[in-house]
Amino acid sequence: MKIANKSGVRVAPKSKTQLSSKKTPKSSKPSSAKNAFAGLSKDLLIQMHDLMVKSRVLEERLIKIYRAGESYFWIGGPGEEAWGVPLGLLANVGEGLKHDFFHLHYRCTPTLIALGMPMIDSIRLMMNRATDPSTGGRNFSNHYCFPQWNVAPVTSPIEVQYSIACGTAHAQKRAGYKTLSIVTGGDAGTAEGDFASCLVWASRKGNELPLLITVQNNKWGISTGFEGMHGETYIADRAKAFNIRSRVINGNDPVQTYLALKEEMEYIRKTGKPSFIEAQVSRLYGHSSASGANPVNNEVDCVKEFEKKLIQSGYITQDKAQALWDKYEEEGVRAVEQARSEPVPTAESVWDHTYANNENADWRKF
Ligand SMILES: Cc1ncc(C[n+]2csc(CCOP(=O)(O)OP(=O)(O)O)c2C)c(N)n1
Ligand SMILES: [Mg+2]
Repeated sequence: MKIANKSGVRVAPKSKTQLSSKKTPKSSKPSSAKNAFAGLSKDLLIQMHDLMVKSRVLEERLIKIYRAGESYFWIGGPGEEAWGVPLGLLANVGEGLKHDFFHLHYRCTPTLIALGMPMIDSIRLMMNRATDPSTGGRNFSNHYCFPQWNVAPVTSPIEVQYSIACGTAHAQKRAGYKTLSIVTGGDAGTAEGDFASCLVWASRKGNELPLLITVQNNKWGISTGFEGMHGETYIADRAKAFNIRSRVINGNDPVQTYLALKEEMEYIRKTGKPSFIEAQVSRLYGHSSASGANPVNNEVDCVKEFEKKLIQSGYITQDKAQALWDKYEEEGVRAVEQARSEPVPTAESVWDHTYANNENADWRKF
């Protein structure tokens, strides 16, 4: 099934093949507007903006839910929309080895929104509803799991996803499909052994893995700044020691991100070898609700910046942009009302999905 129309725009969120990378379609806009976006089509730019706004409005709704006392904890992805949306749009999405695998961290809402996750499914997780498709209402916000899109469970221990990702990449290599595994995570977490293990296992000579290794460098690990943690200038430089192709990008720019991801994904599909991207991003509401989840004003807001550029180029009007924010605001409010009416998990279901077929599921019977 095709997922891209001729403008390179995803047309069906659950569809299967890789986004066409060929020609950029002609646009009726003057060349200066096209140049401002490196030739990406207007349809694709508008789609990215739409998904970025949707993701931001959802995250801000999650914070409001926390503040209203309707949830226990928030952690999430405001500031990573320009990175996460292109990532979701460019992947070959589906279930099983013929598709890409995602090993994401807890700031991945923009990617899930680009994959087609409805807002309410994030809200159900946030409000611990039994209807939450990711965890049945038993995990933190943003700890998604969607087998139908090869989205592996987001883990609370940071960075373990880096070594797990080697497993699916290895299986993909053995199966011989031109598919890849994608891993995302934070800068501070790269101090963990799992990150080093990932570099080792991805790059063994003759056994290289089709793995897109990425780090979202927001320059913070909770309250510890980048400078206090790192001797290296760029995290991406560490990949070089393993002969892994690597680059640093401005993850606050969706156009640069889209182009870089497309290039690196094509390289991995073609060669079966890993590639490394360090995306420099913002953290717009601090670490989590544990640090207050208050807006930060001294970091770049990628959604606002991108929107400004689209308005300046005449691709959207101020009114249309505002209507989009309002539409998603409304969707978020309705979703909360719906989730409120849904049940929370019962004690009987506590062992569901813990063991295969619920074998030994009830500890009282041990
Ligand atoms: C193994 C492990 N150690 C410590 C923690 C506590 N912890 C949660 S988030 C976090 C900071 C991670 O920073 P970074 O990797 O830069 O990701 P960011 O939150 O900035 O996106 C820490 C230390 C944890 N969850 N797991
Ligand atoms: Mg960080």
